[in-house]
Amino acid sequence: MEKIYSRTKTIQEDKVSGFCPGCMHGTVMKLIGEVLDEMGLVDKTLCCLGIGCCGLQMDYIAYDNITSPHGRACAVATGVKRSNPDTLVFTYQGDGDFASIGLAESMSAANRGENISVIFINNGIYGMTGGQMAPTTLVGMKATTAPQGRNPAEHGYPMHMVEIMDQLKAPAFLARTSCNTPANVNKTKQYIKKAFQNQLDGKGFSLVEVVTSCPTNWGMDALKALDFLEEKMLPEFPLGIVRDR
Ligand SMILES: Cc1ncc(C[n+]2csc(CCOP(=O)(O)OP(=O)(O)O)c2C)c(N)n1
Ligand code: SF4
Repeated sequence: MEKIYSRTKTIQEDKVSGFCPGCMHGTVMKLIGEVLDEMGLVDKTLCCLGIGCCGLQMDYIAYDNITSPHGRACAVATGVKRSNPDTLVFTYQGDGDFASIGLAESMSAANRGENISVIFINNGIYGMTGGQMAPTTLVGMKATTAPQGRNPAEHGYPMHMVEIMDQLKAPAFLARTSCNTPANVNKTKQYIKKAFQNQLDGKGFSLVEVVTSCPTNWGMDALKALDFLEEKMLPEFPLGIVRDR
């Protein structure tokens, strides 16, 4: 029988993913691999990984990657891209990494219009370290550091990185997507491709935010997490392209 669906060459053959059931990190990892394959970029790519569950990819992907000290992926990507302009350089970061601990580096790289691509995974929580509040945690959503739920008076409101970066002049592409439906999985792939093509065309900074689920730290099974994502996360983080230059 002809095999029409399998893992891409960009994922190591002998590895089994350690992502929790229902986690979308694996989906996005696969999409990135497919895009690199289809664009013929596997051998000229460097992925700057954030720290957190997003960084677990280092054990699975079969192309060059570097672990960037927590939050600094955009700064590391800047250095690599400037010194290796022919390399496709992208960061893969969680919300704690990109929007909190590395906020200064993320904003500065976007403001300079660095010719890099950012894949930003917004699961509303710090995944790897057990569910602390992230900048994207919803109002009322429980976290280990906000056991009564996020309270704006005490913790502020969720941050919308796509819209915040839309205040800057330099970025070329700013978009938010999700992987909750097959249509959105396809759209996520298109946006990733667009971000990489922009870099090849020298257009500058591209950001693809992907709203994802973290069933483990949301305290839900995979299906309930999908419902939560659709009913609570997506109204707060609307999907679509905010800027395309
Ligand atoms: C400067 C610094 N602060 C804190 C940590 C501990 N730490 C490691 S992973 C992590 C959570 C990452 O969460 P997120 O970026 O949302 O990624 P996810 O695990 O959800 O993919 C934290 C706080 C660290 N490694 N370095
Ligand atoms: S803890 Fe959350 S982000 Fe980490 S692998 Fe599990 S579901 Fe994914």
